[in-house]
Amino acid sequence: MTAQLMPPPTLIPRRDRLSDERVLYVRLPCNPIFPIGVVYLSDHVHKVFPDVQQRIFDLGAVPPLDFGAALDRCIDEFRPTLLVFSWRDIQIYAPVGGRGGNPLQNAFEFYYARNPLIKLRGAIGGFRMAASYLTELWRNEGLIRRGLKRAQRHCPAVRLVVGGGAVSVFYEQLGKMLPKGSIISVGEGEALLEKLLRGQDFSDERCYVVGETKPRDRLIHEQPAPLEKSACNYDYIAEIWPEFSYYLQDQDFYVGVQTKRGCPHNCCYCIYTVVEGKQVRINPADEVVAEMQQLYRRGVRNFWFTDAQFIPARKFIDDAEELLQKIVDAGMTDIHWAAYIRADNLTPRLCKLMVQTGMNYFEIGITSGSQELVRKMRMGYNLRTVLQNCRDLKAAGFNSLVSVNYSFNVIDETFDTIRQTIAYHRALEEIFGADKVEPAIFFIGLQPHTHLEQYAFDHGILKKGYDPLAIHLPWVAKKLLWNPEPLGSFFGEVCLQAWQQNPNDFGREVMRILEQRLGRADLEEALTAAIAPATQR
Ligand code: B12
Ligand code: SF4
Repeated sequence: MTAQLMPPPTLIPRRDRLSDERVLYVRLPCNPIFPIGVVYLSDHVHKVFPDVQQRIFDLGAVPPLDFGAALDRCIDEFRPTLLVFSWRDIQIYAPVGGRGGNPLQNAFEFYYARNPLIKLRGAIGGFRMAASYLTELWRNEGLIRRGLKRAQRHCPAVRLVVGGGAVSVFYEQLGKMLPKGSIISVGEGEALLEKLLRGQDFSDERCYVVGETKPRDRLIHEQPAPLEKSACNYDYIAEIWPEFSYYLQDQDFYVGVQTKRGCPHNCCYCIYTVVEGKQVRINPADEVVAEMQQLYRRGVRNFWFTDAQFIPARKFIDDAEELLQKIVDAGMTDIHWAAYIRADNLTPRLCKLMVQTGMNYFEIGITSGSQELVRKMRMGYNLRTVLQNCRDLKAAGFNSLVSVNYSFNVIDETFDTIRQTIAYHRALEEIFGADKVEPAIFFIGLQPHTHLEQYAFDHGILKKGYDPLAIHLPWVAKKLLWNPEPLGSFFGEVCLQAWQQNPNDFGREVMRILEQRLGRADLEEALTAAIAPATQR
């Protein structure tokens, strides 16, 4: 082929017949979370191109020692023409309890402990975590390279596409790790795969090709392609995914179902609203219920609505009510479900439906109990409304555990705002009962492409070009584990004391210590934001 006849790098000739295409979806190793991303992708491709042959291979269900050999076997057997790698998470050592111990405790012991032995313990724990973090990162990179090489033996022209949650967040950094020619995709991948299989130019999709094109400036902020979502066809999924039943064995397992996509809010630390976009797409309630029914018939009773937000704003309350009512009408009365829910968007009717349909886990992600700070973090919450809605939820019969997320010290925290958070927390305890309200204390991990990252640039905390994946380096980790001075050392000390005094009830102990040291504000003070507008940083 002469140079001028070469197709542009993002226009790939498709095979003569689509039935010659063989798409292999490899979900990279991951804690057992249902691989809903590749399930939806393959379902979509099947609906558009019923002749294309597909196979799902989930390394999340394979023992670690067998990863490489199992991947080889699968590739030799299936001989893919398109290799789709899905990478879900990288930041498993986020500042909450994780796989390899408690990363927050390790980090705080290392950074803030005065006792040298405790400092050393933190350093050793941190070192172990850094080592296993790097091992996992390199292992996944190695699996991608190995898969590509193996597939090239059978099909030299095989294309490699890499996407998924981790890739959406770290797409810029992963370009330096992945083989030349890999297509790196941000956000949903349905439209990209369609174009790839049609042999169309895909340069306008949210993606780039390693070594051939560069990610466009603000690529992640581009709006996702519109998509009509219908119920996933699980009969078909069972055909192309022999290990599907692995996820059906454990009765406690939560299977993912998406009911909508996108979040219109701007919370300063959040990347969901960037990855999924600000435009909310509602998946039709009948389709969501039809999908759940298929899983229900296979014995699934626990569902996780994977939406960035189940009720992103008040105008979506009707949609949530419609869905829950249809679940009741479909007779799925013995299920449980969980989701991320903004507690400011509830109505008494919705609360009733939530309880009736078995919502058994509820997280109130307010971050702070100070209205002033909630506003500064651009979260758009009204804490007074949240309290009222919690009362409605309790009145509707909700009696399960409520987890309330507090991330101290995000922006402009002071002793006054801490006192307000304590007052707010005690008010929640009055509603649900102290034993039912669990304060989940964590520190915000700074993520790329968020307002908080911009704030860190503006305040000289981070320099442009820093590597967000370098969390094995203590000086980078310290900045990304967001706990800036002047209050950083104070919180470090309080948390260390809490772990020492009551490690099994860390959150409540932190609240007790804070109240002991600082006292509690008047609730009205917590609910009233200062007149100053949200931080315009
Ligand atoms: C719901 C959710 C959860 C739920 C999952 C419940 C369940 N049973 O499914 C819960 C709360 C349990 C959870 C936990 C965690 N999560 Co989470 N979670 C999410 C969330 C909000 C949605 C994920 C989802 O299922 N979306 C719906 C499905 C359909 O989309 P998808 O899987 O992303 O797949 C689509 C695209 O990614 C793309 N795609 C996927 N693969 C591929 C491959 C190719 C080649 C292409 C082209 C496209 C493509 O197309 C798919 C279909 O449209 C995302 C944030 C977000 N808004 O995306 C974070 C997210 C995935 N989670 C993340 C993390 C880190 C975690 C934790 C590790 C946190 C922690 N430290 O404890 C844990 C543990 C997970 C584990 N493996 O054990 C990160 C991962 C990236 C990273 N930073 O490393 C994300 C992106 C959030 C973030 N802040 O960065 N999570
Ligand atoms: S409401 Fe939730 S999903 Fe939406 S921007 Fe805020 S934290 Fe992110």
